[in-house]
Amino acid sequence: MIGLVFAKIYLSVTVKYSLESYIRMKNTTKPAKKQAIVLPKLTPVKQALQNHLIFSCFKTDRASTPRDWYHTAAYTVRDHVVERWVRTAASYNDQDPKRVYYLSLEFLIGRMLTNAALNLGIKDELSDGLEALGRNMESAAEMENDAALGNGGLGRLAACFLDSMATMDIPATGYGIRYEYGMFKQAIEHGQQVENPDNWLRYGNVWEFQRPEAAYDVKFYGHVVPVTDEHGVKHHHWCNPQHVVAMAYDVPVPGYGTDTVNNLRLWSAKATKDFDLRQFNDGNYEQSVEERTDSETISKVLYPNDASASGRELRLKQQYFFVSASIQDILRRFITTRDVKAEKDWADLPNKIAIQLNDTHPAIGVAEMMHQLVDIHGLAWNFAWSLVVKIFAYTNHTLMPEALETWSVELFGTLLPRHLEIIYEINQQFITMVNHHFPGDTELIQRVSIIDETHGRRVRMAHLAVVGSHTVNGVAALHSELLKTTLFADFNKIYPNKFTNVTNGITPRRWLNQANPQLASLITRAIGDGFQKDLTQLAKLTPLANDKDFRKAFRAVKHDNKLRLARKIESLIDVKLNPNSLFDVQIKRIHEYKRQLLNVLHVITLYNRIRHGAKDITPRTVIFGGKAAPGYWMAKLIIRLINDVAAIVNDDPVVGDKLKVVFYPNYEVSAAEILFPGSDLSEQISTAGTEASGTGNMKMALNGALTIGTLDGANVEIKEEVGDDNIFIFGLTTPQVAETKASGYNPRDYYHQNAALKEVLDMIGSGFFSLEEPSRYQAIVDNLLNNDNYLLLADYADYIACQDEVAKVYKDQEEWSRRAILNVARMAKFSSDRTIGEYANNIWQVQSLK
Ligand code: 26Q
Repeated sequence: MIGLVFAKIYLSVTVKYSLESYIRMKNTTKPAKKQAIVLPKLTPVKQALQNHLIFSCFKTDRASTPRDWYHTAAYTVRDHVVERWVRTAASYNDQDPKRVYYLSLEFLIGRMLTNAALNLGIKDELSDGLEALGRNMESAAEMENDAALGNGGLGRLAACFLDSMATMDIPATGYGIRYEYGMFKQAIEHGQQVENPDNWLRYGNVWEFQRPEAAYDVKFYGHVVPVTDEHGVKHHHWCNPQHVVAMAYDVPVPGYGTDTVNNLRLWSAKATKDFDLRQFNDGNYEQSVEERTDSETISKVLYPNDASASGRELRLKQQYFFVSASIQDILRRFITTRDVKAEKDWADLPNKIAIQLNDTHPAIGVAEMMHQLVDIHGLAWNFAWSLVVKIFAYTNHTLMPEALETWSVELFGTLLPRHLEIIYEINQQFITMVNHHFPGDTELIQRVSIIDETHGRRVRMAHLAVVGSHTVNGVAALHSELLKTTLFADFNKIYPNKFTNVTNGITPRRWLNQANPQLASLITRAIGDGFQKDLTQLAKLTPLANDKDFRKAFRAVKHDNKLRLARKIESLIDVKLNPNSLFDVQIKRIHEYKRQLLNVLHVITLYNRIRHGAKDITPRTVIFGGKAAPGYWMAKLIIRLINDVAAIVNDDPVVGDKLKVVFYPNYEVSAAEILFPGSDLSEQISTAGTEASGTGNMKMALNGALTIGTLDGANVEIKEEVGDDNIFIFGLTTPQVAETKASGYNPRDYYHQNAALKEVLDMIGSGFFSLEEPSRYQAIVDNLLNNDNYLLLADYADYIACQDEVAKVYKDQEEWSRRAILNVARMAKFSSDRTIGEYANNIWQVQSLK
């Protein structure tokens, strides 16, 4: 009886509020009429803080915790953000400009409080308000969890781009996934990486707005039924699919020194129906709940591997899930703001939208756009295709073969049966075109086909992205050149004008202003604050490199930042650092191609010199930080080796404070904000030709570190900007790497010919750093001696010589500061504002909106 009553109440609730009914409501809603927006006045900051503590946090001052004060501050700043956000949205609606949609599976935005306050120009007011109430801005900010919705460079780039697009008043939306768990938290236990879940939403998220009314149906599985209508036109019905609802969460993206606040829209997966009542009444309550959690798994967790395609069904589901919802949202916005009836109305679509694919992760968007235009909106295939290629552009971030995404045709066809058909059709027309231009070249066709027939049958996502885009770009000059000559050489013959370069950049707001307020204010005193929005103004610092007083002030800032970093490190791992030592920093994902191991070889070389009684040692602190993909055994072993070496070196009384080795645990955006300003030397030592760009290299130079690096990725352009004398370059060049490999590289030759190298490898191999388990690092030594894919041994001698030069220059603090200042002064090119300007002008054809 009670059960029946409950079921009845439940039924009415479900019918009224289920997500399905939301979707129905939404699709029949007419666009709102234009009307002037009148907003209530904002409360002064101090008053707002007092109000939010009580009315938003339900806390009295007495009972408040540091987290309450974070929330209080965040709500206060948020009010200011929302005010501008509303206006921005209204102005986009009224003016209907061309918009950019940046599709990315990752947005590594980090913390927002300080960033939002700075960009809005209310940081001082906020800080004063908190002070007046007996609280402190820094400790409030420290309570915010990082939004770690990304792995590394690619995700952080997307976040820097959002900042630049908002700052430059470009009408842009980021689309991604609201992962319930972001990048794992790294703990170091007994020297080894341990992964813990990142439950970042535990205390709620002040910066997101749930949008239950912006929900879309996303389909999976099922099968396709072709139907021919009364006019003889063939249609494709996607029958019996599973349904998942994508619900939007909006996160504001405030620009710096502008009223523009753009939107980052993140999708969360919800089951379509709260529960299946029939199953409920049949006693299958558990099963109906299980199906619910199944669908909601899609947005549960970020895949933590940044350099290898996982091949897992759930990952493909994530990709399709967010891409389908985003494209439905994009087309809904286009349709509801105009009368779209005839083909000519649709022809305007590429004048109104540009979609950027952040790597191949959202490349399924090419097929999804065809699906929506042809199957849902009834456009003719060829016309729809002509639109698609005008809309999409694709950025490649890697040449590494293991990172290139392919999906088995079988899996693809099961999960997305209609999209597989669409891809076949796209491929058919593409191959026909290629055959027309290169008649009879069947090998070429095999190589460029979207379907790889040589490794089982697989869908090549990069090929789909290239064929479906008008422009394909690499992320640094060298990388883009290599794309044209290696990975996409065939495509470059077929589409000679499709490939271009857009060198990466970083936002100076977060990476100078926010991370290094002392340096920002020193620069402001010297040249004014115009550099925040126009980094070319940093060039005005050039003459100050020769000014003794400025150098002294610059060194004082660096010293303070090193002290701050040293305090942080001591609190984390209980190692005391000598702030006068050279802070030598390598922070990035742990990967063999990035060669953290080469750095370790240098550390052990220094250690041996000290042990053997060398006198003339420049004191150094070598700091490592970064996460290894949980399944990447070798990367995890490298972390363990670093920690084992650190334990021996740091404890050896012979060493004293001449050498310290630190592994900074859980490297993330908020850690980077302390590490970059505290660095003297920036390690960018990947094997030439492997690092697409790198962006940490730019962040460190902007914060006054000198680079030691190979001629790889953006290092090449950093060298061009700062000048050969202000960077330490070593190692084989990309063509030399290729030659060395081609002519039968034997790492053992280097081992036998270099006594210092031999000593280091023998120590690692014999268990010097792992006495309790002498064979622990045998695999590392074996790998170096027998394969050495990344040519560590070939580059070792030059690296050591270059490090010796670094040590020598560092002894001359005046000379070091002079070079460091020149690095800062010459970083203009690496502002993401410059990067976004190039995308806007050359790829998107969009304008700023005032
Ligand atoms: C792919 C398939 C399945 C699961 C995960 C992935 C995956 C996820 C993330 C593959 C790659 C990534 C991230 C790549 C990345 O961060 N690349 C870096 O991009 C930066 C921005 O352009 C460059 O500066 C770096 O050189 C590049 O390594």
